[in-house]
Amino acid sequence: MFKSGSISLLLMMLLFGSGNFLTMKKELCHLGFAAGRTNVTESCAMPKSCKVYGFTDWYKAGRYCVKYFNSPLNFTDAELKCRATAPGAHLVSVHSKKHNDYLLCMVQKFNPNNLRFWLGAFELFKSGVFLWTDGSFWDFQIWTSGEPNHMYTSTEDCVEMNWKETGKWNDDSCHVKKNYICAFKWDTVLKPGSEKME
Ligand SMILES: *[C@@H]1O[C@H](CO)[C@@H](O)[C@H](O)[C@H]1NC(C)=O
Ligand SMILES: *[C@@H]1O[C@H](CO)[C@@H](O)[C@H](O)[C@H]1NC(C)=O
Ligand SMILES: [Ca+2]
Repeated sequence: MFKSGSISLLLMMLLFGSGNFLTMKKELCHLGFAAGRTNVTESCAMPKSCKVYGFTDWYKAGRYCVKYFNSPLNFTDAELKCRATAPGAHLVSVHSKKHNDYLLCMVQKFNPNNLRFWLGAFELFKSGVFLWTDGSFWDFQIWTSGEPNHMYTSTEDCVEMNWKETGKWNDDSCHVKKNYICAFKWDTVLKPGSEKME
């Protein structure tokens, strides 16, 4: 059973992280990625650099800067690495097919021979409920057929992309080391008067 304290904390996380996804979806539409095509490699444009001072090796994705890390860590270490790497960063959350395709494009570009990577999703205590580590709403999912296959157990509590079906998700053991993508909101990092985004 859950303690009511931890439920409140989760609710706070959810409320806190919820604001910006409609805007993000709209902006992602303008990124120039042809979504929904079968051959993603062919339809992927190179992502644009994130114009935040000190983070120009990150890429722009709507209101987010995202970066692919090609150095496998287990899920918790990957999330901690994200938090330590940029202000307000977490493992990436996904809220639309377009955003999902965008992340797939990045991985196809940077590491075509190993597409599997951690997303920021995990199952809450055998509940069958999935959450994002950035506290945003669970409003989109795109599972591999037959997945998630370990709900209500603690065997596979963390979510990866590109295991058996490209662009689809799978629950896997949180202990496994995988590459990962971090994300932070660039408007929380920009200070007044600093470099402006286009
Ligand atoms: C997808 O397009 C790329 C680039 O044009 C090409 O190299 C690759 O063979 C294509 N893959 C498939 C499955 O058609
Ligand atoms: C991840 O690895 C760290 C050691 O680097 C370990 O302390 C931690 O328990 C591991 N977490 C999982 C979920 O395997
Ligand atoms: Ca699974």
